[in-house]
Amino acid sequence: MEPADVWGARWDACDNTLARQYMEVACSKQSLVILAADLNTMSGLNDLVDQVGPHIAALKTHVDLVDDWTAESWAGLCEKAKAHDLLIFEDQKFGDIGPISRGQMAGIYDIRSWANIVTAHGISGPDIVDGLCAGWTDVGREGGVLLLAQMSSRGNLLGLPGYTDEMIRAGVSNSGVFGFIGNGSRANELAELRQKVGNQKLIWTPGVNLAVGDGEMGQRYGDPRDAVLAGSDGIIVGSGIYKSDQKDEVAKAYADISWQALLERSDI
Ligand code: S5P
Repeated sequence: MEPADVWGARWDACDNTLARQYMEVACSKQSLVILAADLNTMSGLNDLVDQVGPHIAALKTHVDLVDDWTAESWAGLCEKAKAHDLLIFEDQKFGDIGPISRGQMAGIYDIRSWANIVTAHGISGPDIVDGLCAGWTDVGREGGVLLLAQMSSRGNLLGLPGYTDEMIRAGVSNSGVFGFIGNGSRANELAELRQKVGNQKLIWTPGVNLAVGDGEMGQRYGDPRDAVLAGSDGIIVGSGIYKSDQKDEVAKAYADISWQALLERSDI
């Protein structure tokens, strides 16, 4: 199916190159699953991507979780991700002032050289987006920032009056912003976020699991299908996949659910 038909108004309004790339990959793989690969060994990460690569549309990493990280082994993982057509999304949740954020894109992990997308909080103000984009520019690359507009965890402060609205205002017309993180554990809040964001930006959604309810240490889970129907463009799934004994089958199940929900949504 053509991305323009599947994604509807989102495809037309979201003309950011990376966003379009993601929407195309999602169509070719029939999956809106972003794998949260929260493992702490390189062999675990490589095995996981080998197993579920065909069923996912992007790879989310926490590079600083890995115990046996080396630049060479990480480059190998990134190559593997590319071979599966996956955008690489490093979930640093940056939060510092612009110049420091720019510097943090370099450092030992050199995130600017391999990540296509990074997350950021807007707590320090909107210039963090410029700082992170300058990090990519420093190595002749372009990337996109996902601003945290909501969070999935219990008691988070992003729900305080005005915060989410301010994030949307700061991000919606900024070309460095790839999209927003919206909370999958509360579909009604996600629907509200989508309404406010409009079609110009993608919304990616953690806090989704087939086992709906409370997770570990304050994590909360909502239903992945409800999240997509509420306006999410990507479901971020971690333990729901990597803790399973049948990772490939479970990843495919999440892919099918997300894809069917997207098709239903585009019927409306
Ligand atoms: O609000 C958030 C934002 C993010 S990016 N809540 C989250 O859980 N995340 C990330 O999504 C978190 O860092 C983790 O990598 C993933 C959720 O993992 P799961 O195992 O709970 O599915």
